[in-house]
Amino acid sequence: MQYITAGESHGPQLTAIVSGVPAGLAISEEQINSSLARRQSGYGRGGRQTIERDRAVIASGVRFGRTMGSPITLVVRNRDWENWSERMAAFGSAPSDLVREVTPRPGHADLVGALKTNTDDCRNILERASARETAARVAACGIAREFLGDLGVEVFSYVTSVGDVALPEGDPMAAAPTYSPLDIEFSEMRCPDEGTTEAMKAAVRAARDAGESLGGTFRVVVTGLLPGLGSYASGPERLTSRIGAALFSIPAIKGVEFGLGFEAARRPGSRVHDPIVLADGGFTRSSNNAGGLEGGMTSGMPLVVTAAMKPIPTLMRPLDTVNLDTLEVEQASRERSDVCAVPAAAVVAEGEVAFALADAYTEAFGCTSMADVKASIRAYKQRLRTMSR
Ligand code: EPS
Repeated sequence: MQYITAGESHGPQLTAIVSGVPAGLAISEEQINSSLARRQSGYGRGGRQTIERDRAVIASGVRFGRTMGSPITLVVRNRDWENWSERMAAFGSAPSDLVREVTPRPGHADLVGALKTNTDDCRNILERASARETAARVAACGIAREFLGDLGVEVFSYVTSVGDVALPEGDPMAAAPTYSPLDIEFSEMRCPDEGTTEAMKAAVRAARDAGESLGGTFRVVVTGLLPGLGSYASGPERLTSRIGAALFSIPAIKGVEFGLGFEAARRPGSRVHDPIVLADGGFTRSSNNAGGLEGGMTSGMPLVVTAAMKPIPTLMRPLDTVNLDTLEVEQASRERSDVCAVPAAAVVAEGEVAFALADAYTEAFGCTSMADVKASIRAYKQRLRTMSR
């Protein structure tokens, strides 16, 4: 399963094309649109989210609510396009009052993108580098979520820290699968603890008042996975590298930890590895420090992966930069932006992880029709049962 996106932040629309989806998968517009709405939400987001009402229109590949096995096109309209149609026109000449972006923001793609592509207007870069693109990803990944949902696999996420405010957790690996999805969805920070949510919101308010931005960490949890997805056989096939790459593909993601993550490097082996036991007629683990991956494959335990997001580069009290026209030191450009988008990034990450897993499922069990995928999974489960008897 693969997807590609196209579209600029202030162009007419974002487009995603998803290929490799089995025929016969039921698709719910509500599910995809609720993920899009969750991506737009969160305390600390900027003015753009009051303009947009992201909804995905399916333009190919689905008929009467079911996939046909052909590429699926999803379109998310940019309502802000109305305000940008002259400045972002595909043809004609630039309006006489066009202000080029010549003061690149440290931490954004502005400068390096302009140097790389030989442009004197960083807008050509930032329009595509903007995290607005993640709306198209969430739409595309909604297809993968439907696929996993049909196979009994659930994906959710929660925010574990914003700036220096952290969710207090005893054993995060044990706690991760037990948080209540409702507590997470009702929190404006996607944090399952009410007190921590309030402290995170206060940190966002303080950052806003100081002209600052804030990053943080979040966790994605996946339950109901079969063991053996991915492969130990070669580097690019390892699910660890595939999920890692998927998460690092999200703008602003600077770190990814599986299970105990860096903490595992501090402990002796006996306090890291998860004892193998037989339970309910199958092999399982009595703990989940590995976060559901062993040898580059799913172990059958919940997948638990934590990622770190840097603060958004657009600052209302900007850092110094160099003006591309004058080569003088100036303050970096100030654009409408978010103070904190960690809850939104968590929703994007749910989708990315779901997509990597859906791809691993179709690799193992086929991608022609849902009936064949399910028959293949039944046979695999049956064989696993015979191996633990
Ligand atoms: C975003 C839309 C953007 C930004 C933000 C994410 O809208 P605009 O630039 O029109 O305000 O709010 O983009 C960034 C944080 C970034 O660094 O580019 C969105 O829809 O998620």
